[in-house]
Amino acid sequence: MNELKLKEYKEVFSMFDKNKDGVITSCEVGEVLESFESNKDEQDEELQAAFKIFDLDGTGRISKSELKSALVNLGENINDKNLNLIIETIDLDGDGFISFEEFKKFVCP
Ligand SMILES: [Ca+2]
Ligand SMILES: [Ca+2]
Repeated sequence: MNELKLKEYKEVFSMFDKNKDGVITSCEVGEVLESFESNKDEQDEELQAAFKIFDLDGTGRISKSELKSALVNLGENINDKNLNLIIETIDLDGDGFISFEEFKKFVCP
């Protein structure tokens, strides 16, 4: 993890984390997207960019270990129990991975 990458993570995270409570809520993401006055395609691009930050190996889906590394890089101290909870919440089809569709539904249901 180089510094540039780390800076990128933090920027994206703080961009979404409007009230700086360290948690990104779906409505915060919506507000950010609205503030860009973007159309649906652009919203998709923004989401893709956010998704790619988590999808470290570029497979198009986020694994548990990728989510963990991303959160650790953001300075989140996450234990396995909470990590599993997050995955269970987002992983709608239960395959253990977060797909872009699932990610999208999570941030803007
Ligand atoms: Ca991946
Ligand atoms: Ca899934």
